[in-house]
Amino acid sequence: TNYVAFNAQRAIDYVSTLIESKQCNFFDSGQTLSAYEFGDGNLNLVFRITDEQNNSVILKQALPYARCVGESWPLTLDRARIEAQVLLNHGAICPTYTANVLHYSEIQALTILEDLGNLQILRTAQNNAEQFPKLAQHVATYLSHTGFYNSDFYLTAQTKKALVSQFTNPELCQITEDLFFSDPYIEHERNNYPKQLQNEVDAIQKNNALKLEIAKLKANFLSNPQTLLHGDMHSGSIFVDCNNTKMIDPEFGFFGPVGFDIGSFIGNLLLNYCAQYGHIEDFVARRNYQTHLLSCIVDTYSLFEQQWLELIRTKTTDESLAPVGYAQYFMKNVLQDAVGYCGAELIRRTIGLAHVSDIDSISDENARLTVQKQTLALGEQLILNAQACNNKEAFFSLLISQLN
Ligand code: SR1
Ligand code: MG
Repeated sequence: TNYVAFNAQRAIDYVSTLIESKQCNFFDSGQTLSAYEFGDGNLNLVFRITDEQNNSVILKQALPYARCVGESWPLTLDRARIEAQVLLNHGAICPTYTANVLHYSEIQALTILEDLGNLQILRTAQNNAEQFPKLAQHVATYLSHTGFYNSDFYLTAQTKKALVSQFTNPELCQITEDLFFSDPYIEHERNNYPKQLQNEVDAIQKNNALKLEIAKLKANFLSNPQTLLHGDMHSGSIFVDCNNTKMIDPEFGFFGPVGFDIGSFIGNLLLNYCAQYGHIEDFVARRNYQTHLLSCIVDTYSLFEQQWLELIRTKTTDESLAPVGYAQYFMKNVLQDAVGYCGAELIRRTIGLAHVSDIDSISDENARLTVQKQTLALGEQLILNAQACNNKEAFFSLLISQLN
C-alpha cells in the first residue's frame, strides 16, 4: 500500500491489523478500538487510540506538508523516520527521559508511541505557574548523556560519520535556518508581530553587531556536527509531572552544536519568565514563580556542564581528545553557543513565524507588548554578550542583571 493521510477510522484499522497479525502486542487481540485526532502542533496528525480496557497508545503521522500552513508548504515525510530514529537512539542512552517508540512505518510515515497523557506538556503547566522540582536534573541528564554518547569523545570517527549521514535532515534544518536565524533579522512575510513593535523590529534589523553574532550562530548551526540534537527543545516537546520528564517530538533532530538544545530549552524558560508579567498579577507571587524558573535555569545548566565534564573525564575513548584543558575549552564554547542560541530563541518566538502560547495567551494587550519588548531586549543582550560568558557564573550574572 501507498502512503495515505489517516483519519480516526484508518488509524484504528492500521492498529487492528498490527495487533491481529501479531506485529505488535500493546493491545490484546479481538478488542474494539476507538480513536480521535488531537494534534495541535505545527506539523503532524496525532491520534489517541484506546482499547476496551482503556489502554491507549499515540499514533503520530507526518503529513506531506506543514499542517500549520497547509499544502502550500510541502514538507518531507522523512521527518517521521528522523523522529523515530532519534527517539530510538536517545531512548537507548536515556530511556527514563525519552518517549518509548512501539512501532514505526516508513511507508505511512508514522510512529506509535507510549501514551504520556497522564503527564502534562511543560508549556501548559508553566503557563499555570506549576513547579517541577526534578525538571532541571532530568533535562540536564537527558541532554548531557545523549549529547556525550553521540559525540566524538565517545564514538569512533567511522561510526560518528555514519550517524551524521543517517540523521541528515535538510528540510527540517532549513526551517530552523530560516525561522530561527534569517527571518527575524530581515523584512520577511513569514514574520509575525504587532505594529506596535515596529520600532523594536527596525532596530533589530538595523543592528549590525547583532546580525554579525547571528551570522556566527547560524554558521555554527550549519557546519558543526558535534552531536545528535533533539533539534526542537522547546517547552511543548517535554511531558512532565512531579516525578517524571519525557522528551517527545525530535523530528528536527540532526548532528549539530551541543549548545543548541540547552540554549533553546533555557530560552523557553525565559520566555515563560517574562510572560508571567501578563499572567500573575500579584507581585510577590509572580516573583516567587520567576525565582523558581531562574533556579531551574541555573540548576539545569550547572548539572548539564557538571555531567558533561564527568562523562568526558571518565568515558572519553579517544586519547587525543583528552589533554588537560580540552574538556574545559570545549565546554566554554558550548556555553557561549548556548547563550547565543538562547537569545535567538527569545527573538524568533517574539517576532518570527512560530510564537509561544506563554506570550500569545496574555489577554491584556499592553501587558503583552511589555512582555514582548522585554523578550526582545533580553534576547539581544544575550546574543551580544554570549562571547563574554567565559564561565557559567558570568551567564547567570548576565541573566540576573537583565531580569531585574
Ligand atoms: C513550521 S514549523 C514552526 C516551528 O514549530 C516547530 O516546533 C519548530 O520549533 C519550528 O520552528
Ligand atoms: Mg514539535
